[in-house]
Amino acid sequence: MIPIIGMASGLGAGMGGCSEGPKAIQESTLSGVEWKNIFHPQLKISDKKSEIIALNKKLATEVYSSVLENPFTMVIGGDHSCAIGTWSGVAEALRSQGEDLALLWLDAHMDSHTPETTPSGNIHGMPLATLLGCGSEQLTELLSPQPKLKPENVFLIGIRSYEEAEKDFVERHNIRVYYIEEVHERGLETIFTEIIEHLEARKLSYGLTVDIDFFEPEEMSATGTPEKDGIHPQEFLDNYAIFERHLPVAFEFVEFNPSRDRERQSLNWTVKILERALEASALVSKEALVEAN
Ligand SMILES: [Mn+2]
Repeated sequence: MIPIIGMASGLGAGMGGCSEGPKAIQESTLSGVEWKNIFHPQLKISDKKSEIIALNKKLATEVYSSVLENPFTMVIGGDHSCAIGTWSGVAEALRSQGEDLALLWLDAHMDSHTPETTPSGNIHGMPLATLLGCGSEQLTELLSPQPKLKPENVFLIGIRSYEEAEKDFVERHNIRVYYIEEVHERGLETIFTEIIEHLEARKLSYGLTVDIDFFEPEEMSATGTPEKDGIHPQEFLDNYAIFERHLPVAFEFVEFNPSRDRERQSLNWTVKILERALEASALVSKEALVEAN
């Protein structure tokens, strides 16, 4: 059984329906997982930001223990602000073992606003900058004061909608951005292989954070922020085997808003994607068991 943790919050998004994501996935046919916890916002909240901070603290603590105890952990959002909790937990668990975290960020957007540049104020537009140490201290310093990611260990993939301030941010930090044009031109196979070979050579642990808006909205309509010209979910499934050469320590899937689904099409794709990630990592769990015995 692989541990799975839910964040049933849409407080960081403009449209809150993705808070129903974990429940929809829990009630789906997905098997082989053990639901550890699903975090919910309190019924009465005085202010969104403090609630997002409190929720991410809980998530970071839960993910931290899970990563120390298990070879693979899965997290289901919620809006993408939960990436702050998830990857703070993963990064600190790895740091305690003297390791750095690399992160593949699959998204239509850069999620690289800071409180100074955000036009909407929505925290789901800021998680990457936060993890790099830029943003409100209460969110950049979860579990420890250090930044959780180094820019050279971040790979943004599928980008096709962003504000100038975010582009400035990622360029200033020298982050490798695979814009959608490059992804379509070179194909996911080439890009995933290039990144995984690089991480393998550096013996770097990594995770995947997948925003549902990375995918083509004709196939995945269940998003509050559809951006056309995305990746077909089948292309992602067909290339997941590349991650089996060097498996991720954690996998996060976010922004699934069931109220925007069309006849469960997005749910069906989502379940296939999660099953594929679980299948790959069940292999390593077995190997770890054999080694332990
Ligand atoms: Mn996102």
